[in-house]
Amino acid sequence: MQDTVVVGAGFSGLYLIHKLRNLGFNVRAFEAAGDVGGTWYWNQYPGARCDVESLEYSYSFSDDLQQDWQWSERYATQPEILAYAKHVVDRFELRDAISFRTRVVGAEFNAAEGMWTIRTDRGEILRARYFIMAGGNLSMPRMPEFPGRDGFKGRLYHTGSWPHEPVDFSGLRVAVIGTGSSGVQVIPKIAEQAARVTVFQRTANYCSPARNLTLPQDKVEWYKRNYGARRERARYSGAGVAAHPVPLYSALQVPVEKRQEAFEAAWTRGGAGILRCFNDILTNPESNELLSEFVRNKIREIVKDPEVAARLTPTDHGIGTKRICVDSNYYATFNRDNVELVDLRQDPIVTIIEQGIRTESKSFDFDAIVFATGYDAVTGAMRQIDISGPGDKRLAESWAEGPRGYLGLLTSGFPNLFMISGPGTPAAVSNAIAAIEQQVEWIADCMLYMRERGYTQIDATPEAEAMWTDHVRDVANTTLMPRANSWYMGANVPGKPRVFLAYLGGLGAYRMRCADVAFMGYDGFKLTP
Ligand code: NA7
Repeated sequence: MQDTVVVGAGFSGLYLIHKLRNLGFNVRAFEAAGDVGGTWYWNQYPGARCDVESLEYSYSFSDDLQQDWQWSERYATQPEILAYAKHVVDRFELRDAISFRTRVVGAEFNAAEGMWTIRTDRGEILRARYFIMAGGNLSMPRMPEFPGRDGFKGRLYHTGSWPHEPVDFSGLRVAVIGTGSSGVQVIPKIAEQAARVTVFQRTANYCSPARNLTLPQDKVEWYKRNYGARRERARYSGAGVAAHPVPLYSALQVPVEKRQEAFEAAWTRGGAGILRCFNDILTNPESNELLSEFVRNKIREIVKDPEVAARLTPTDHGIGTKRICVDSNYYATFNRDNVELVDLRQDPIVTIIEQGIRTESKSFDFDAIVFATGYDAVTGAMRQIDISGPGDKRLAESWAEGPRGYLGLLTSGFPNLFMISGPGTPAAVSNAIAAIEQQVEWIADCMLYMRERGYTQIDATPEAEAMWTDHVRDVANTTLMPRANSWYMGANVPGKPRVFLAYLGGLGAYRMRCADVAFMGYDGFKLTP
C-alpha cells in the first residue's frame, strides 16, 4: 500500500517523489503525459522558453546536480528544460514511482480510516494516507468556445498541448489567437516560416526584451562558485530570483532624468526585472503609468506602421498588472510583410468557418489556427478531479465562490490533501521552481513530524483558512494587480470567480510564515492522533 499518492510528474512531483522516498515514504505518482516535465512536456511549440533565467529556474536541492548541469542560454528553451527534467528523473532514479498516461479522476476521504481512495482513468483504485496535488498551475489549456470550431477543415493547435512531432508551417496561412506569453513567443517563429500570419489580439500586452544570449562561460563559472549564496538570496527574495534588483526608491522620488536612465538601463538588461527598477511600479498608479508609457514609446519606436503600433500599444491596464511578457522580436515581427494584426476589440470573431475565421467585418482563409489562449490557471488541474472529503463535502462546492486554503497548502475539510503551487501561494508570481522547493520541503517536514508523533491526519482549521484567504486578498489589494483582467484574477475563464489566485507578499515572507507555523507545532492546523 502507498503512503502517498502524487498527482503530476512535473517539477513539483519529481522533487516530492525524491524527497519523500528519502524519508522512507512509499510514493506513487500519476502523470497524464507520456513522460516527465509537466508544462515543459506539453508546451513544445516553436519559441517556447522560460521567462526566468536558466541559472535560477532550476533545482537547488542538490549541489552536485547544479554543478553538473550545463545551461546553454540565458533563458532556457523548452527542449533544454525538458532534457533537464529527464536528467533529474534518471539521476535520482524516480521513474519507477510514476505511472504515465494516467489521470487521477476522483478521490474520496474515508474519515474512519483516515485514508484517501483514489481512482484513475485506467480503472485503478488505490488507498493512501496522503494525497498531494502537484498537477501544476498552468496545465489546463483553455480553448475558447468559438462557434464552428469543430467544423474547421485545416489544422488546429493549442500552444499548451503542442504535437511532439515537428510542425511545418512553410507556405501556410496561419492564424494565431492570443497575445500572452505563449503567443508572443510563437508568433515570431511562425512568421519566419509561414506564407502569412494573422494575429488576433484581444488585449495588447507589455513585453520586455529577453536579450537572450548564449551564456558566457565565465558567468556560468561565477554562478557555480557562488550558487550557495545565490540560492539563499533567491529563497528570501520577493520572486525567488536572486538576480532581480531590490529597489530602494519610488519612481516618483528621483529626478526625471535619473528615472529615464533607470528605465533605459532596465530595458537594456531585459527580462521581467524591468518591473523592479523602482519599488512602487506595481503599487503606485503614477509610477506604474510612467513605466507603462516608457514601454509604449518603445513600441511606437519599434513598429513602423503607426496604426499597427497603436493597436499593439496597451492602454487598458498598467504594466505588470497582467503578466509581463519576455519577448524576442515580438513587436518587430509586425514590420514583416507577411504579418497582419486584427484587433478583436474593433472586429470580434463571429465564428470559425470551414476555411478559416469570420470576424464582424471580414472572412479570412487559413490552413492552420493556433490557439495561444492560455489556461484555467492555478485551480483548473485540481478541479478536474472529483474530490470529496469527510461527509461527502465536495471540493468543487467548497470552492464555488473562489478557492480557499491555509497557506495555500491545505484546504479545510479535506484532511491530508496537500497542494503544491496552489491558490494563495506565491508560486504563480515567482520563480516556480524556488516556490516548489519550499512547499515540497514544508510538506515533507510536516509528514515527518506527523509520523514521528503518531498523528495520522492534518487539516486546516476554518479560522486559519479564513484568515489566510482574507490576507491573500488584502495583500493583493495593496497592489494594482487585481485591477487587470488577468489569469491571476481568473478573468480569462468565463464564470470563474474573480479572486486573486496568488500570494503577493513575496516568497521570502511566505517561507518565514510557513516556517513559523511549523515551529509553533503547526499552528492553525488540526492534528489528529
Ligand atoms: P495567457 O497569458 O492567459 O494569454 C492568453 C491570450 O489569449 C491572451 O492574449 C488572451 O486575451 C487571449 N484570449 C483568451 N481567450 C480569448 C478569446 N476567447 N478570444 C480572444 N483571445 C483570447 O496565456 P499564455 O499561454 O500566453 O501564458 C500563460 C502563462 O504561461 C504566462 O503568463 C507565463 O506565466 C507562462 P486577454 O488578455 O484575456 O484579453
